[in-house]
Amino acid sequence: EEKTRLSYQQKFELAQHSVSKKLLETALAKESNLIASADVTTTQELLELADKVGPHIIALKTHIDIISDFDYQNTIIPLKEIASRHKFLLMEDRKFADIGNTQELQFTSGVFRITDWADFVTSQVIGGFESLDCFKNVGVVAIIGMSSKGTLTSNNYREEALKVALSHPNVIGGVSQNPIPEDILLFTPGVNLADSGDGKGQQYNTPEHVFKTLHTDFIIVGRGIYKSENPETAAATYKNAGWNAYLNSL
Ligand code: 5BU
Repeated sequence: EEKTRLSYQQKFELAQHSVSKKLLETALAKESNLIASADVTTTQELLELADKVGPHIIALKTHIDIISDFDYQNTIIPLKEIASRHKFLLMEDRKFADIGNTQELQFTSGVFRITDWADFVTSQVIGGFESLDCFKNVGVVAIIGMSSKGTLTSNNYREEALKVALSHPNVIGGVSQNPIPEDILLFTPGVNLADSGDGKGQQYNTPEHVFKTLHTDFIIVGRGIYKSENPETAAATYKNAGWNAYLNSL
């Protein structure tokens, strides 16, 4: 007997955090559950990709520390403009993993000043409940389980990580390859329509699979989009595949 899931509309009505509301509202308005991962290494590539895929995504996920020519004025200011024009959120995949005080410094200082532009960030919960207190003005997506072969996120680890995530008011969701309680949003990377792996430990599933078996909320697609010959049509393809898979899972 297959269990049904809550719809985005139902989750929107239940959501407590402003960033969860914004994400769900955007998903409903754009009929998309797609987050594009912009794992490119120059400002020009980042901005071009953001502009091309912008109409199809609800958020752009960055690893801002891989941008070789990062410059707040030339990288972040135009990125924010593109995000507001196409109405998507900015998700910085920083995966914080330290004590609260250090995470606070990494979040607010340095050249990236993540606190000034990211709508939400990823964080490990390995530092415990209080390590997440510093992310007051953004949503936190907690890393519960990883997609790579041999990951140490065992059943027991995930169970303990979930306890932290579910109890912390800054947490809006979790990244996982397993189902999680519907109280928080589920983000699933390791999604690709063409490949089953990358030869470096990454493991891929299809949108259909992750909606059906995990009842995920949002799919995260990197190389399937930015490495494709035409990132704009690839984004449209993943958007439609994700939305249809969601509808089929209701
Ligand atoms: P890909 O090109 O679609 O494989 O990129 C996946 C992205 O998601 C990449 O930026 C990773 O850092 C990120 N990711 C992941 O692949 N698997 C995980 O478990 C986590 C993050 Br957590």
